[in-house]
Amino acid sequence: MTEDRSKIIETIKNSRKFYLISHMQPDGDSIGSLLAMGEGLRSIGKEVKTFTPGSVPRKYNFLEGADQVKHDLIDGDPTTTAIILDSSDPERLGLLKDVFMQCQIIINIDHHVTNQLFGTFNLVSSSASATGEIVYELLKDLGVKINTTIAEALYVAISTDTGSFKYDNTTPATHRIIAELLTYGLSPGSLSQKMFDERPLAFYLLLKEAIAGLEMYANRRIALMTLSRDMRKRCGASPGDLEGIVNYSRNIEGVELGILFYVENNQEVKVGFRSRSVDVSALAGKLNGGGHARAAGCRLYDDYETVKNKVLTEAIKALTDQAG
Ligand SMILES: [Mn+2]
Repeated sequence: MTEDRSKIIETIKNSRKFYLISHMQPDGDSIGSLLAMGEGLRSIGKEVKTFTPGSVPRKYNFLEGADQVKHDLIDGDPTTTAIILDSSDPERLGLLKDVFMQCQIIINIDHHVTNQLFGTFNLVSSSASATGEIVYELLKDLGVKINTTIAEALYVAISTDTGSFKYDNTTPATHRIIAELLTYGLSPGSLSQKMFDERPLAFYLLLKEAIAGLEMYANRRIALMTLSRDMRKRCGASPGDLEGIVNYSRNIEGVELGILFYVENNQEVKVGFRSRSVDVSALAGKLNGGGHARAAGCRLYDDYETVKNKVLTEAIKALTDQAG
């Protein structure tokens, strides 16, 4: 855990203008943390612009402030304080990396174990289930009064990264924060329907393809699925529709490690890992990727067969090491 908490509070109090950003292909934690932080800072009189590389995924558009998130910044003002949310490293900022990293003061708020501590000040706690938890504590320390907008954004952040409070990263602190957020009139039923249950038809068509290509290895302890950009296009699915598919491989009874290959083209493959007990953050780390202990990923620049062999070799090794 790295905490420049008091310096961050002082810096925020003394700054007037802020650029806030989520990571690329943002998940609920990244967008929720971004919007909550934005609303919180505005409520104490700060001038805030919110950014995401790319765009806000459709399913988070209902959140207040989502329509104001920009995806480009032509003339960055380096005297503005940058706050980077839920990003383990600056590469995750895509085309906005340079303009954000040029800011004189960079505040890095995250919960990934693999965070590179690239900020001027870092507030990184891997024991937090979500960046949203860290943002909640920070807003409290800044004297921000939680309102419905902030509560809803933080609820989305925390419920996303805890898989709707099903993952082992869910702690008593998580539930205490959520209990307070619920006092602001949120509707957990309709929020979880929007975030977890409802998916476009294209998602299910893509899932059908993924399951059709299911392969089992290591005495059925590894389940592997493969999708390609072509399949995705054929199903009418967006890149965001890939989210969650990898979980189906891990959820098969007896499977320890679920892997999803997403073939971008014949020299680039994105790999997602989900596990029951193997540390996939370490596994992904060996393949130049990163993430969390039970959910991680990497991107390899080679053809599918080469990538598959390499990943399977490392995955089987990770299973064996664990058993030993
Ligand atoms: Mn997160």
